[in-house]
Amino acid sequence: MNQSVTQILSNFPDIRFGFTPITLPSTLPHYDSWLVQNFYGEMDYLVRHRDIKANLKTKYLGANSAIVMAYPYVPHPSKENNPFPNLNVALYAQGLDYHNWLKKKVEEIIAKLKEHFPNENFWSCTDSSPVLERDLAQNSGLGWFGKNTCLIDRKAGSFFFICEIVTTLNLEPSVSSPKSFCGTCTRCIDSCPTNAIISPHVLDARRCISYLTIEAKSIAKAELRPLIGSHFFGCDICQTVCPWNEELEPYMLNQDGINELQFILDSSDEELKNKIRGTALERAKPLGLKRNALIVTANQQITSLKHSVKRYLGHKILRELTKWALERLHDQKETIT
Ligand code: B12
Ligand code: SF4
Ligand code: SF4
Repeated sequence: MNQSVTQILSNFPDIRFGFTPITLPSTLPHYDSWLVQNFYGEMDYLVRHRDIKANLKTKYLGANSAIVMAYPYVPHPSKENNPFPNLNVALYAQGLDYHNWLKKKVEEIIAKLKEHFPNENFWSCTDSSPVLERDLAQNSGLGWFGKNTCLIDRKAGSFFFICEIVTTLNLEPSVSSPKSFCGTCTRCIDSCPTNAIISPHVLDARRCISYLTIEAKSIAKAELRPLIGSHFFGCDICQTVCPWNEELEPYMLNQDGINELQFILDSSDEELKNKIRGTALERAKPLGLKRNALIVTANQQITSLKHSVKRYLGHKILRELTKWALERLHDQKETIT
């Protein structure tokens, strides 16, 4: 059985994969402790999904195994679709939304598996499914849990997506879990601008720039805003400093980036929606992107965009943030209203 599945997957050379039985996740106690400490912020779905994650068989009836896959996103497979190529956007998001294209790829694999195993069931999972993906991937031999919490492989680094096919097939576990190669290194913990990695393997999402610029609907607290720096959407610092990842060019804001910020601030929500359609940036919605643009403009001291920032002084949600941004742009008079 393993052999036929392996043969089908070998037609997808970009994908690393492994197999694991569906059992009680060994890292569930870490997940529970993380939830209890409220590190999830506004991501309530992580609480709602807890019981399914603990026992996948309650959702995927008759499931026995997971085929777990890792798909690299550096270089990004659809870089030409990056709507803001000059802004500081996390590497995974520099193109089309993987929830769509990766899902299609997984469904292509499922179609092939179905031809071979017509009486078995296969369910595709990519990120948003109630699955402890790093746990399954670690169990399948795809990497170890880095101190930055990311799954890391010695050859592939950590710039890869994780996705799964949960199945009724009874597959032999492929390999034993890899040991950690973090050693005494603490680069990720030391480099995080917001001290979000509060101890090895534990991330307080409420402080993480990725959360603050993508997942959070609210606006970052004033003390965290300067620490967001130039990050417009997501953050890769704890991965770019990791010795297991290839070295990448550091980000520098240029005039084209300033023009992109201006476009975001001057556009209507409809114009912005059209610009980001189908890309990973849709997740933050126009309001989230405008919020992020205000923070980056202030942090980068782009005084030439003061006029665009001032448009938001009357905005019912972004008003306070706008005042903060104008203060940072040294426009005290305008902010006292
Ligand atoms: C919520 C979420 C976030 C949150 C919280 C992240 C976090 N670290 O908890 C935020 C918004 C901050 C986030 C950010 C990012 N995310 Co995210 N995220 C998720 C999501 C939906 C759930 C993660 C979760 O349950 N977190 C709760 C913690 C407790 O669980 P965990 O991170 O999985 O950690 C496990 C292990 O570390 C282990 N563990 C915990 N404590 C300890 C302690 C010890 C000692 C040990 C050994 C193990 C251990 O147990 C945990 C449970 O299995 C998953 C998809 C999914 N369905 O799983 C993607 C996912 C984890 N994210 C992903 C990515 C790509 C990112 C970003 C890189 C995006 C970006 N550039 O901005 C950053 C990376 C930030 C970081 N350092 O983690 C990938 C990770 C791929 C990889 N190679 O690891 C995933 C798997 C999505 C995917 N399908 O590819 N994310
Ligand atoms: S993604 Fe950025 S903010 Fe979040 S833990 Fe890593 S370095 Fe810190
Ligand atoms: S930076 Fe160092 S400690 Fe952090 S994940 Fe990479 S190897 Fe591990």
